[in-house]
Amino acid sequence: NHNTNNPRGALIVLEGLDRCGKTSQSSRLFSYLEGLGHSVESCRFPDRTTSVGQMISSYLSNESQLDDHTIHLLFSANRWEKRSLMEAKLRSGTTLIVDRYSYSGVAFSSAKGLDIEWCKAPEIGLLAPDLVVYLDITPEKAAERGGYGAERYEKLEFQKKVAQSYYSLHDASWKIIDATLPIEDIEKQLQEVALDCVKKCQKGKSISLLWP
Ligand code: FDM
Repeated sequence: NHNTNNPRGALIVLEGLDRCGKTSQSSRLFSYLEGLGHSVESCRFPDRTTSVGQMISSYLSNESQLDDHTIHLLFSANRWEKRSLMEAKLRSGTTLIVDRYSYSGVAFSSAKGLDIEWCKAPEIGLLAPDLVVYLDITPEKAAERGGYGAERYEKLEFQKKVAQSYYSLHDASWKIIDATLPIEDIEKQLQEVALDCVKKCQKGKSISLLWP
């Protein structure tokens, strides 16, 4: 066990469909926590900067084709390659705001028809988030937001399946925020739940592993 006098950071994960507003909310939350004087960093999955991440990126932009199982395992490997760095940061007191995590991994792959337990298996042993925030929007509403880009999964029919997968994956610990509220209202709700989580981690809540 590590030094308990040194408060650890929190692992905060934002999830949701494409165009739910995750990315802008994660940067707002970053500024908020930083402004309060917390040590905080943000990151996203997939992390396209690594060599695994580059394979994922070329798959997503339809430049390469991969079997559904193969790409699933690459997304997982992309989290595993960041695991020890993430743990070190948390233990050194840095809070991490993460845009997509294992829940995206399971939701998107099981939306293709892969078995959910098979999808969850490679995530076992990754760091469990201290907080999962789901920015809730219907696929139809999300699609109205200026339309999707050209990436592989950015299609209404597929997003509907992803929404169902997220729904069967979520549990009572998730904070679900209505992503159709005004940006500032979402920001406020997020600040409240995130700050509460950061405080719990500072007070000694221990790090746990997937799937808790
Ligand atoms: N995605 C993301 C997955 O299918 N599995 C995963 O494990 C992760 C992290 O990749 F459509 C999907 C979700 C999204 C796409 O994500 C790229 P960003 O947030 O648009 O970069």
